[in-house]
Amino acid sequence: MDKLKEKFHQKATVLAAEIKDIIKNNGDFKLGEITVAQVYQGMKGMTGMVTETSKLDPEEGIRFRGYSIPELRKQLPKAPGGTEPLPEGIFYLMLVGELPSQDDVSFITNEWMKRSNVPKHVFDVLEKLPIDTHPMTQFITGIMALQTESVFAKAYSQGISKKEYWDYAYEDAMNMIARLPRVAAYIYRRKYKNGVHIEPDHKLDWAANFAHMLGFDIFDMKRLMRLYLTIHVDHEGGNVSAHSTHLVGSALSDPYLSFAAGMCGLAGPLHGLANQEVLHWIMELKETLGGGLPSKEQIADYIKKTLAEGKVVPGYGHAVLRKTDPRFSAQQDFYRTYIGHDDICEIVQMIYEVAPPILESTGKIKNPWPNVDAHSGALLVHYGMHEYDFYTVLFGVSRALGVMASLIWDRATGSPIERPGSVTTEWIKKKIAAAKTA
Ligand code: CMX
Repeated sequence: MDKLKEKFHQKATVLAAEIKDIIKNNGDFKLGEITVAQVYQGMKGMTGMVTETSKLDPEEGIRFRGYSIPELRKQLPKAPGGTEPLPEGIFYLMLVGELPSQDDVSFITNEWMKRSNVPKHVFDVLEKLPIDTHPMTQFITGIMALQTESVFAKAYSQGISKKEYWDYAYEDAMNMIARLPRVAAYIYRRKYKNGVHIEPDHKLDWAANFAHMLGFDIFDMKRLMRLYLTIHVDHEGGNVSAHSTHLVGSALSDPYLSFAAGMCGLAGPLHGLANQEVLHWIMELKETLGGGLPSKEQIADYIKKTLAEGKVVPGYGHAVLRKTDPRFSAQQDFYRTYIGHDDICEIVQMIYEVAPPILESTGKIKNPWPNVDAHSGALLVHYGMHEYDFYTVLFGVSRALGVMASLIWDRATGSPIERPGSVTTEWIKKKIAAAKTA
C-alpha cells in the first residue's frame, strides 16, 4: 500500500466508525425543517448530504478542511521558484485532512506522473468525433473511453468485499487524475492547433506539465495554471458537478462513470460553462462598441440590455454565496500582482463596479456579486488562450481533484445509494389544505 493510501486508510477507518456511531446514537437528531419553496426551488439551503472535503459559507466563501483560499495560497507547498500552490497539495489536504509537506506533494507529483499513460484507444475514439464537437463533449467522451481501465469495475465484477471498495476507488481516482491533463491537452491541440500534439515533460509538476502539453511553455502560464487548478477543485457537495459525481457513484458506478456524469453537469451554462459565456459576452460588448475600453455607462447599458432580453449576466450570482467569491478575489489579486494592465481584465474590474447595483435593483437576484467564472477567462486570454469554448475543460480537470477525493471518502465510509423521496404537487396541495383545516 503506498504511503498516501495508507494515511488515508488510517483516517477513513476512524471516521467510518465515528459515522456509524453518530447514526446509531443520534440518527433521529433534527437538522432543520424543509419548506415547500425549498422542495420546488432546487433544494437550496437544505442540508441533505455529507461532504468531508470542503464547506461553503454564504458570506465568507469556501474553506477546504477549514482553510480559506488566501490561507492556502500562503501555506500549501509551491514548485521550486514558484509563488502559487501546487494542486497536488490541495488534493492531499482534501483526501487526508492535513496540510501536506513538500515531500507529500512530491510523492503525489511522482505518482501522477507514473500513472499518466493514456491508452491509444482513447485518442482513437476522440479522433472519430467531428472536429467541431464541443470540447466538453470530447472531454466526457475521453473519460468514458478511459473507463476500460477501471480497476474498481473489474474488481467488482470478480467479487469484492464492501470493505475494499475505497481501495479500488483510490486507484481509479489516482489513475484518472493523472491522465486527464493529457486527454484535455490532446483535445485542445486536435481542435485548435491542427492536431500537432506535445509530449508530456515528466520533469514538471502536474499543472506545469498540463500548461506545457497545451502549448504554453512559459513560466507565467504555468503559474496561472497552478492557481487555476487549485481554486476550481471543490465547492462543497451540493453543486451540480460534485453532486452528480456523488449521486452516480452511490450506485457503485465506478469513478470514471461517476466523474463523466459530473462533467455532463459542469458543461451546463448555469454551472461551469459560464466561464466561456463570460468571455463571449465581454467580446460581444467590445465588438458592439467597435473595440477599445467601454465606459461604465456603456457597460451598465449592456447589462440592462442583457437582462431585458431575459438572459443571465454570466459570471454573476450564486446559489449559496452572498458575497464576492474568494475565487474571484484570488484571480483579481493574481491580475494585480503579476499582470498590472490588460484591457479585458480591466473590463472585468469595471463590470465588478457596475453590475452589482444593477443586479440588486431587479429585486430578485439573491447574490449580485461575481463568482469564479467572472474572471478566469480574462486571465487566460491575457496569456494567449483565446479558445473560450475550451475553458470549461480546464475547470473540469481541476474539479476532478475534489470530486474524486470525496468519492474515495464515500466508498471508505460506506455511503449508501442515494435515493431521496419525491412528492407530487397534488400531495403538497392536500398537505397544505389538511394543515389549514386542522
Ligand atoms: N443574471 C440574471 N438573472 C439572474 C442572475 C444573473 N447573473 N442570477 C440569478 N438570476 C435570476 C435567476 O435566473 C432567477 O430568475 P427567475 O426567478 O426568473 O427564475 C432569480 O434571479 C433568482 O435566482 P437566484 O435565487 O438569485 O439564483 P439561483 O440560485 O437560482 O441561480 C445561478 C444561481 C448561479 C445559476 C445564477 O445566479 C445564474 O444564472 N448566474 C449566471 C450564470 C453563472 O455565472 N453561473 C456560474 C455559477 C458558478 C459555477 O457554478 O461555476
